[in-house]
This record gives sequence, C-alpha cells and structure tokens, in this order.
Amino acid sequence: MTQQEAEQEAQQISNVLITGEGFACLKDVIDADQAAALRATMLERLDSATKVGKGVLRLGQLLDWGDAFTSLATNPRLLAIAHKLLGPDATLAAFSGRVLMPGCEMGAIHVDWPYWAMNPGMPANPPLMMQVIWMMEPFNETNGGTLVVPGSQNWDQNIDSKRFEERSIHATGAAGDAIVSHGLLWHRTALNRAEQPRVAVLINYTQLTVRPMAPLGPFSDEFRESVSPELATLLGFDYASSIRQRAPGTR
Ligand SMILES: O=C(O)CCC(=O)C(=O)O
Repeated sequence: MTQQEAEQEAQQISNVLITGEGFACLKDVIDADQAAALRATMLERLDSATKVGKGVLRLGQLLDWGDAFTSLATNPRLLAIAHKLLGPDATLAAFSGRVLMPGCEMGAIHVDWPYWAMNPGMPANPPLMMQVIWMMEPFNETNGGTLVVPGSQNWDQNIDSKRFEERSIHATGAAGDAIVSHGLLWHRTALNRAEQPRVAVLINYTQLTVRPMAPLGPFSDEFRESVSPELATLLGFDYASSIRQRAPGTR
C-alpha cells in the first residue's frame, strides 16, 4: 500500500471510528504466515504470562521481543490511522499479548483506558485513545472473536449489561488482520469454545497528553539509541519537544 493509499484508508477508518460503528477490521496488515510465526513465539513463552482471568493470559512488555513484534506497533497503516485520530505525536500506552485458552471465562464489559477512569460524558471526538487487536489466527464466534457493540462509542452513558447483550456482535477476521477501535467502544473478551488457544496482540495508542496506565519502561540507553524514529515518538522519547509544539500558536 502506498503512503497516499494509507492516508486515504486512515481518513475513511477514522470517520468509521468516530461517527460510524466505532471499529473496523483492516485486512491483510501482515500475511498469515507471519501471524502464525508470531503466534507460535507467544505460545512458546506462555510461562512468562500473567493470569488476568480464568484461562485469560497476558504477555507483557512485547517491546523487548524484537523487531518482529515492535514492527506491529509501528506498522504504517496503523500509524496513519493513529496519527489521523490522535495527532502526529501519538504515543503507545500499552502493548501486550492476550491469549484465551479453551474454556476461558468471559471478560468484563468495559471501555478502554483512559475512558474507564472518567465519568460518562466524554465526546468521541476528539478521540483520546485507539485500540488495535491483532489477530494471529482467524477470529470467529467459536474461538473468542472480541464482543463489541457497534456505535456505542457515542452512547455517552454508563455501561449497561442488558444493552450490551442486546447489541453486541463478534469482531471477526483472518490471521494477519487487525481490528482498530475507538477507546470508548463497549467491548469484552468472549468465550473460547474452540480446542486451540486464541492469540492476539493488543495495542493502545493515546494522545500525547494521556499518561499511560502503567509505565512501559524503563528503557536502557542501548534500547533508546537503537529504536526507529517512529518508535521513539511512540514511546514519548521526544516528549519535551513534542509537548512544546502542541502549545497554542506553535502548530
Ligand atoms: O482479547 C480480546 O478479545 C480483546 C481484549 C480487549 O480489547 C481488552 O481487554 O481491552
């Protein structure tokens, strides 16, 4: 995809996220073989995972897992959307793996950071946060395709489980696709009724001014010197100069 095509896609997807369904599936962001290799690596490292629910595992600090993983965060199609929604200085607020083991429990209905820590009444525009769910295998209704409620980013109310049950659908797609969503979209992890673990990489991008829920570092000098300019911006290494450029009248 050319840069121009990525920017056109970003414009269209940002409209969907703000005023439309609130989520979209980007097709073929990486190829299925690449997704399978990442999935295998994640499953090999499950002993380092933390349990966040019955049968729900989190693999933290994917930033230490090399280019194959960090390139997911700097993917040009995703960055074009993140920049359109959140600004050219958008930062990474979270970057982790999520594995749903067969028979796992259902997750809680929620909106994402920082919205869940705020009272209802936040507008969907300008967005504060965008989530990405990278599918490392096909996601479907059986293996735990994420449950989402189309349009709920504009509902401006407390989570209502009855309304969620009435309107939620599974977000589905193929290995190597990525679901992007507005941080205000109501969603939850679904049951995995398949026989294999369901593996995702989760990324949260936020406006520069949103403090991450948990720090992503510390980063060694060696790491800081080795990262690409895109990753340096995402990690807030340019924070002082970026924040000054945000001052009124300087943009
Ligand atoms: O793994 C999933 O299906 C989605 C998880 C998620 O989006 C979340 O917990 O915020």
